[in-house]
Amino acid sequence: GTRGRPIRCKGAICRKFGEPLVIEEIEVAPPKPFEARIRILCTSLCHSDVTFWKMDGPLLQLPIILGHEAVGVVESVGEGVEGLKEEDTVVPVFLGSCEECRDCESEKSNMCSKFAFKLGVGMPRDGTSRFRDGKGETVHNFLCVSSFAEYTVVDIAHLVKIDCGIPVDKACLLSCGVSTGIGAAWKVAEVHKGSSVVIFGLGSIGLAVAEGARLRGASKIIGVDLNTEKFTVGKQFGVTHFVNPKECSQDKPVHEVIKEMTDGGADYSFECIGLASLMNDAFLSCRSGVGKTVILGVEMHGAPLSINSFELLRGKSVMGCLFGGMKPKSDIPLLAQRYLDKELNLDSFITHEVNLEDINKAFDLLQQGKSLRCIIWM
Ligand code: CXF
Ligand code: ZN
Repeated sequence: GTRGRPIRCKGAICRKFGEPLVIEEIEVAPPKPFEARIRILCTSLCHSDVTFWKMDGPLLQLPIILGHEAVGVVESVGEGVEGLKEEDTVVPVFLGSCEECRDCESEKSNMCSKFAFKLGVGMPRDGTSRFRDGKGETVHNFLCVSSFAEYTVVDIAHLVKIDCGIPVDKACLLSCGVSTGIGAAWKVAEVHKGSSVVIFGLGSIGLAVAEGARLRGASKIIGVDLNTEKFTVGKQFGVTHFVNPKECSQDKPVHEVIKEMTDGGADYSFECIGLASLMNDAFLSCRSGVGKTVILGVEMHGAPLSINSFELLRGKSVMGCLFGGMKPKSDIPLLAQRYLDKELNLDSFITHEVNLEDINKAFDLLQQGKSLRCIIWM
């Protein structure tokens, strides 16, 4: 066996920001205490991978193995690991949970205080990496997952065991984007039956919000996107109405259009792109007094959000979340069961599939807006 020894395998390395990933032979060290080495079965591309790949910033160090939406099988475990063993199927998650702190014990929080979310810090307990390239140089870890490789090492705080028999490509989707969107509708906004919902951006996150709202019985689900073709795919996730801002008349802002469609403003609005101006549109599209705006997009330009405080006094609210407010270890298995019970549509998110060698195609497709989720098979 390979237990206790380094594994040589293939990995897709980002050596320069914005340039194609390079498939190379890498060495993956054995797991340290409270870690597991995982054989990745498949992974998919989330928009955050593209964001950090494009961003030439100080947050991440090169070379790095990106990827954080995946599913795999435990190859071996480090000292002190309980509750996970070889051959277990696991979903890695960028958001860690110790299951002991105040936040993990609280029903309301998914922000573990022991494994607080930080960027570019390596393995969560010791800050180092388990990867080396062919020359023996360190290859850095991304979001505590680094799934664009045949093997990776993940801390047990970032692993969720799955044993319900869900197909692995569907399980992969629950690792980041889809769970985030559904959670935002269920746990953060708490969308209610008969309500009106407006979603800015119909990528996988926005469509997952729609799916969550559909399952909660929302009666009007309005999608807003610059690509009108998104209405067709949106219908599969419960989108009932569609607005293309490019096709709106010049003198009527999008939020006015939404207000007319919802008799005064939507009960819930979601920003799923990451632009401060759209966050503002989302806030303005909500109903005075009760409207809730949930921010899911990551604003990378550092643009501030300016909102009218009197609207807050009147009762509107703005909220945000990571991982849709979901608690990974308990909520991912529940979502998997909802899929097996044929309630949750996961199939329609998978629009493309490639092998690891063609991972750069997945980057092209997502950037061109042609794919929702592209499954990358190892
Ligand atoms: C994101 C969430 C916001 C910070 C970067 C990572 N998570 C997953 O895509
Ligand atoms: Zn993600």
